[in-house]
Amino acid sequence: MNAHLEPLTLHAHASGPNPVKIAIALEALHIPYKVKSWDFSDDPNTGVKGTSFLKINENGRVPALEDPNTGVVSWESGACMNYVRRVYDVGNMIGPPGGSAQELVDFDKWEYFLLTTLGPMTGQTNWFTHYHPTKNEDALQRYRAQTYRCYDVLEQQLEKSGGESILPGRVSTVDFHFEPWVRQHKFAGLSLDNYPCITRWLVLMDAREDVQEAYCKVKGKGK
Ligand SMILES: N[C@@H](CCC(=O)N[C@@H](CS)C(=O)NCC(=O)O)C(=O)O
Repeated sequence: MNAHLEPLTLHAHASGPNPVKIAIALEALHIPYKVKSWDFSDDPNTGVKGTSFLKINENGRVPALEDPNTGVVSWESGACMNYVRRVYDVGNMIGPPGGSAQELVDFDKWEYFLLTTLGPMTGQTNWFTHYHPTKNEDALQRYRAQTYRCYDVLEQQLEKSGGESILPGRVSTVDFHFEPWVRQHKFAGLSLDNYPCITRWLVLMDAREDVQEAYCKVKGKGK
């Protein structure tokens, strides 16, 4: 089926963690796509806050995903990911590993935990480490502690599979959501020394062909 597909357009930024999640899913399913890279400015032609991109995503953030095969446009990485799963993961290769009511809720829980908590806390840690115009040690310590708290929760979960996958059984889009954020731990000034299962999981994720290909395409080079 994939051979007859028109390539999807993934709107991305070379260094932001959210677009690459979607690229990993597209790679895992062998869906053809092209990457359109934007900067974070309000330039009308090149920036995520400019008039061209705001027509695609009025929230001015990447990822956004355009699918010429269906005419559907999505944005927010959770919505893009779920669109890709609903339309293209017909064999459930990357969706919930189990089908019980509890397993389906577990899938949602961990996806939402990344989207609402670990991702934003890491993002704020990055902000107060690298970008905030004045030094704000209180805010930095607060977000660092919150990110480490999320690592504690993730470590406990990964112990269940010995660091193989966040949901025991197999890798799923939940792992794809977490990978780019946890990968940023050094950039955020954080250490994984106390997190052996997270460390093992990251090494295993890093070795996957879909992950490596996704980074190559989104960043325009290797990781
Ligand atoms: N909740 C959104 C976050 C999207 C987001 O913050 N994307 C970043 C790049 S990773 C961005 O576009 N930042 C531009 C800006 O902050 O102006 C998602 O999960 O897609």
